[in-house]
Amino acid sequence: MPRVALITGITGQDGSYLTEFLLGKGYEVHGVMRRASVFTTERIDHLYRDRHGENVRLHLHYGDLLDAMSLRRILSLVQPSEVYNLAAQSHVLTSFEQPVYTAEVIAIGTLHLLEAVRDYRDTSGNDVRFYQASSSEMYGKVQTMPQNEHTPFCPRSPYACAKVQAYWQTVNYREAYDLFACNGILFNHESPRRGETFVTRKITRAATRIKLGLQDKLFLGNLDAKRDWGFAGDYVEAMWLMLQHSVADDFVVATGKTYAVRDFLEETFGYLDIDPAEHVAIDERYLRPTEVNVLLGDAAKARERLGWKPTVDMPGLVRMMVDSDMRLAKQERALVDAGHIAGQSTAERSADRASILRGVPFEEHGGPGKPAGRLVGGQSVFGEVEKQRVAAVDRSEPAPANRLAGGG
Ligand code: NAP
Ligand code: F7E
Repeated sequence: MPRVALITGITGQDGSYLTEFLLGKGYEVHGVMRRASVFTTERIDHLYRDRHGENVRLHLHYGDLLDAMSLRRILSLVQPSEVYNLAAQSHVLTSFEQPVYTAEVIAIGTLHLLEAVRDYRDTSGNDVRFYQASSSEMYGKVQTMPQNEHTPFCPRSPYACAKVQAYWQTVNYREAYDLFACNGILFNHESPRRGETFVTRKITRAATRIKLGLQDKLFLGNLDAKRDWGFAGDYVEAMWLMLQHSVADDFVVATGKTYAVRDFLEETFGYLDIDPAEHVAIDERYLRPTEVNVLLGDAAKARERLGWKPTVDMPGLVRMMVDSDMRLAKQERALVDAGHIAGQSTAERSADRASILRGVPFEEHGGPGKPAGRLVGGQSVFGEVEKQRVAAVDRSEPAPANRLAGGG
């Protein structure tokens, strides 16, 4: 009998890599996904097989972290031995606009799932192990350099506050109910499947489109923030290793190197041989009311106890993401040249990959946004970024279409 894993957030970046990884290990994988009016399975479509076929090992179930009953029903149906809780409203800037929703999904949603897992274990008698997707964002205003499992949390966003609660709930279920429950404190990890509103993907997507004349400007926020960026494919292995360990524990997962957003930008534009000064501008709307200035992880414990180590460094990550996004940009260029879709001359519209691949004109996905915020064009972008706290009144002008159009 194959081992059975249940993944919440299966349609996300990490969900897709973890699914691939577990299927490769012979698992039967079940995923919880939300019902939406459009398909959201793009990241796992290559893994999905029609359920009428033979040896189908990937199954999807409608559910939601906010719907405790759905989680209980799925657990008793699937009978997993491993549960990976990856679902979240995972965008930090968005969490300032939707703090309550973010806290409900991350903090209360995790509690719903922990309760359901505890009851499932106690009523079925099955052994079950639980993984919680904790985050380096919890370190916030960092108290030590680098950050390890002993570094105190000092969260700086509604997202991080909610993750801190979910972290401690996970620890408490381990201690109170003897549940095999682990926190993976993962530092930023990226990939060609990264959501297009996170800064790395926003940069690689825009740079490749600029290279092919599909876009002219890229609007960003704080270029001085530093992150410890790894590859998502490496990090899902660490999740699995935690649940195979002899004791339930918490682990930092990181590369041990930190770079500024500016470094990632220059690496990307340099790889494509284009000049960022000609294309990149600052839009204050992407500055956060409170910022995490620097993150640098110490993954010694994961290395020593789990035998885990990263395989991709920042320049390698840039090459991987740019090569992948260049393929998308070339497809888009071909469709534009053939007259199938309209040319996208500025960054005002996001490149909707799904619509490109399906040949649907962008116009059918909503009109273009207006130019956003005050721009600091040209060379000045490479000077000190203005760190002024953006007045609430400015931020309360969310213009979601524009925000999305600018890329988050
Ligand atoms: P992601 O791409 O944003 O994926 C999030 C997933 O959660 C999506 O599948 C999303 O479904 C699902 N989801 C959102 N709200 C839900 C709800 N109410 N009920 C059920 N599912 C819901 O995030 P990721 O980068 O893969 O990250 C995975 C997890 O690790 C998240 O918890 C994130 O906070 C955490 N984390 C990420 C990083 C990182 O650098 N990537 C680092 C540390 C921790 P839809 O497709 O329907 O939106
Ligand atoms: O921002 C700066 C921004 O949104 C990174 C999530 O997966 O990792 C992620 O959170 C940095 C920040 O990721 C833009 O201010 C500049 O300092 O890519 P990000 P994040 O906020 O670090 C953690 C570990 C998680 O757990 C989260 O789920 O880049 N930045 N200009 C920008 N960021 C964005 N998004 N857009 C910009 O235009």
